[in-house]
Amino acid sequence: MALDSSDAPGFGTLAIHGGQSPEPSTGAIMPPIFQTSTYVQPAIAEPLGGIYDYARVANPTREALERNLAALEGGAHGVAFASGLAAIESVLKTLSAGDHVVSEENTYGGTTRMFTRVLARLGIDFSFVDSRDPEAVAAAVRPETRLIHVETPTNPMMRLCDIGAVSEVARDAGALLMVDNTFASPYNQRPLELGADITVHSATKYLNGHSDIIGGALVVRDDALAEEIRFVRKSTGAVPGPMDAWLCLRGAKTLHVRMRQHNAAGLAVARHLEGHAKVDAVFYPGLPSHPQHDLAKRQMKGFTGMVSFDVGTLDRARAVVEHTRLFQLAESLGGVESLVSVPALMTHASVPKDLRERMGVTDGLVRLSVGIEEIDDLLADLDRALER
Ligand code: P1T
Repeated sequence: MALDSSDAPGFGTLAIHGGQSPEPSTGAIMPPIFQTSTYVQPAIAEPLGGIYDYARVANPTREALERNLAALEGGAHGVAFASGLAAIESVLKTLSAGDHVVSEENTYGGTTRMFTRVLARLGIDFSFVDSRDPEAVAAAVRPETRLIHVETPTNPMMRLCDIGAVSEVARDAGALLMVDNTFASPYNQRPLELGADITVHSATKYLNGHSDIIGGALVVRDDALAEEIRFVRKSTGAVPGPMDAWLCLRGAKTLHVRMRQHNAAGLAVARHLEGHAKVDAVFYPGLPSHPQHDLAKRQMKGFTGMVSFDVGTLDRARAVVEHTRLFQLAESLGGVESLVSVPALMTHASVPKDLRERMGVTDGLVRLSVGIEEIDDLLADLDRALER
């Protein structure tokens, strides 16, 4: 029997066993990688299991991942995608021209780019707000608002949105609330339990955790919403391949162990940087100096391995990223190895400069994805680079 959250096991037990059962023909403890595009049907339009007609529609490896992620997020349905952006896009494609979306302004740069430069052309209207203030979200709602999209913590400013408060705004507006939970991971934050309707991930990041796939996922509670999203995925096609689904499932099984270390290392790095003479500001919700630290303690179990800090100028930021040896200069995050980036020139280069700077994404902002190497080695690596 597959375990799910109704058995009330601890998170780490769910990570390993959630939605999993031995493969019926051999007892294989891991699901096989069903590397197939189609399935032989016993009779016309009578696929086995009622669903296995074509692998864009159904794949057992992908389903094993989806059941696991649903258990981790405390939802009823997981839906896996070829990327995080494809997952977000599929929700937007349940809307129609003329519908309106309220979105947090400081999302991943690629999310904002998709909203403003692709979906807006198709007639969906967007308003961008600072979702740290639930009243600002409420003020942006219109009669045509169908969706509120937030990211918490935000990329890269580590701003938080009070998910419970904004879920009430969504309910009053008759809109759905989607929370991008990529930075927190379900180990640290479970948006559905706080009132969100949809939790979305770039599975490329903490869920997979090993920097070897691009993937995305959504988890929802509502059956009809899951059916609508699966219909969009089947009709538009952004499915992950079975090998990537299998790798992501393998990664998800150690999410709790990795996140404990990411949380500990992230906090240690943030504290260390806060006391460093060469650092002007540190953005990390686990620090008491973070303006939303109380909310962080209320809605998160740990504060992740994502840390941003400002060193004042692009030249100084460049000196830091060019002199770290463990922290490697790269986009992406959430893998076991530590990464460093300059968001203004990399992940958020597509965001207009005035908006970027208003949010604090200055040219001197450095973003770390703190990995799970030994903490002392990571601190020494940062010290060496900051001395340059
Ligand atoms: O890269 P993809 O799997 O499509 O996921 C997009 C995405 C969605 N949401 C958040 C919060 C993200 O951070 C991302 C991707 N982010 C990076 C690649 C990055 O370096 O920030």
